[in-house]
Amino acid sequence: VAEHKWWKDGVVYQIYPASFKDSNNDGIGDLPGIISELDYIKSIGVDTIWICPMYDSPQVDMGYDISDYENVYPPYGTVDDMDKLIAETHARGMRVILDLVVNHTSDQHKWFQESRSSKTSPKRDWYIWRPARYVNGIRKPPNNWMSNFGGSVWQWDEETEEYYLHLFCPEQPDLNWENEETRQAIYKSAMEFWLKRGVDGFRVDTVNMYSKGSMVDAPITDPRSEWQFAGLQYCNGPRMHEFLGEMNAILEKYDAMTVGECPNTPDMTHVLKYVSAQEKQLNMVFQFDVVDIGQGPYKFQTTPFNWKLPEFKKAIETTQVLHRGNDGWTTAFLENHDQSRSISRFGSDAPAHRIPSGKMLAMMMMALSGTLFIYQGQEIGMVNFPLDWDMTEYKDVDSSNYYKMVDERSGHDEKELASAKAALQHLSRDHARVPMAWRNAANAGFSAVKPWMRANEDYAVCNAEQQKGDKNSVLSFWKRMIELRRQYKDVFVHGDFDVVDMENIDIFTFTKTWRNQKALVVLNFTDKEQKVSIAAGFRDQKANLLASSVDNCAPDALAAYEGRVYLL
Ligand code: TEU
Ligand code: CA
Repeated sequence: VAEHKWWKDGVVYQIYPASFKDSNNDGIGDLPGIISELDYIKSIGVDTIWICPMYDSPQVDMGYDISDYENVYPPYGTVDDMDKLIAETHARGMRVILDLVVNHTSDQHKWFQESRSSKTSPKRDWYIWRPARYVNGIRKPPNNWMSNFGGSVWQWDEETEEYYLHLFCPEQPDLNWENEETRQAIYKSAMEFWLKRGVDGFRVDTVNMYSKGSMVDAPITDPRSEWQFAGLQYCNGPRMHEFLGEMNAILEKYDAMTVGECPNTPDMTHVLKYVSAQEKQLNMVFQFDVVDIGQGPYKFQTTPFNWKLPEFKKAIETTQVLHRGNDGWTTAFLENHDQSRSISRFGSDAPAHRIPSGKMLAMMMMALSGTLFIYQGQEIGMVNFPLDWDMTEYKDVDSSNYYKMVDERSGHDEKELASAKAALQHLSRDHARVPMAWRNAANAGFSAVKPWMRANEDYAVCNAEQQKGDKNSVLSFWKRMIELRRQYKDVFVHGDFDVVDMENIDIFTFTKTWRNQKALVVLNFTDKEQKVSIAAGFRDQKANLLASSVDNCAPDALAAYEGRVYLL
């Protein structure tokens, strides 16, 4: 029997510091801004906050390029502000976790500066340096791997005439985890510095990429490119489980919780090993099955909405059954700072449907097993910004690199560029990164000045202040759902998940079972009314209906995007 830990019943609220709340009106969100809204966060019913990287950084990848683990990015505040934030969060009975980004640092980190200074630097081996290959006298990188943000993973360094590895931007060199000294420095600087200040755990960035394996060429999946998708090679390498075991020994001393980001892992035996309690590696991971839906290996090369509901159910099922009958644990999430908005992706952001589909998705999340994660703005039903925004409004390196690549590759072809932009409007990370909509006021009430990123102008119809006072709002519905989840946590958080109607392309029905308690969740994923026959045993509407996302629901039909949950 799995041990009971606080984080299992946890509901975590993710904060993106740049876009949450600007307290000093410089256009950039900050730590005092977060502190000022802790009561709001608490009122949603969550018990833990996760703060995206607030460390010092040149911000090439929005803080996932860290130049100093032991300092705060000055526009966000200071280490003192962090101490205050931790204390204020704890004072409200909530916990706080930070992002742990230790697959790579910024190229401005002093470790890398030393490493690149010469081949004989004592820190040379802290990063991954390789000589060039020469093919017919032409200099080539050591392999054909494509970076997560396009182009080669290898960057040539003129000074010392070697390549260094970067799975993300060239400004994000990968640390060499094979080097014992490097690992100890990571534990001390990136982890213990903050654990000693009282943080309760970490969301561990790209946690399965530390062990790179043999670095042989990846198979050619995109003949038009010199660089190939290699995620299946650099993820889950040979020493991964060993490294995580070692890291866990430090975390255990502080009783810190971990949730690791686990992309490119179709092999469940790896996932299970990461999250099994007896393996002592991580507490849980984010699997990508749901958020990767409809995408090929090249994220944006997808037709919007080219997935069908059964695929979605299968993906949810994969993550929901992971820990069944073993000592592992799972997570439930639809959004984060790397994903576009869930209403726009999985529901409908058409004016008539955004609120209903936002509630329906909230109901689904409420009923899923594992630790629940919600992302700032999800609780008020924020949606993607519109297609007519100019490309200059996209700030993410992932988005702009993709657009640039299509531009170059197509020779500025307007049709191809239009379809690239449509893909970005559907899937870009920028949609999650616009300022939080606080009020019906300029810049969504986020800041008095023009923010670093344009606010979605729909704040008149979607803002936290209005929704607080409206019992029919998405926010009020989320609060109710989180209450229900807590009230019936055995069945919702810990119960066994089973899909009832895998083949149905309109309705998603699943049960949750805990001992002799059973819940039935029925969700209409279409914009039309759907006839349904509620399964035997659940028919007694009055006795068994726990909640519906619409008022006065009909006995044998679901309204457009209605969600309903019954309890036996
Ligand atoms: O993301 C790593 C990751 O595997 C992807 O989801 C990545 O965001 C995607 O390939 C981009 O389209 C993490 C962070 O969450 C992300 O924000 C960082 O950019 C990345 O690591 C590098 O630190
Ligand atoms: Ca500010």
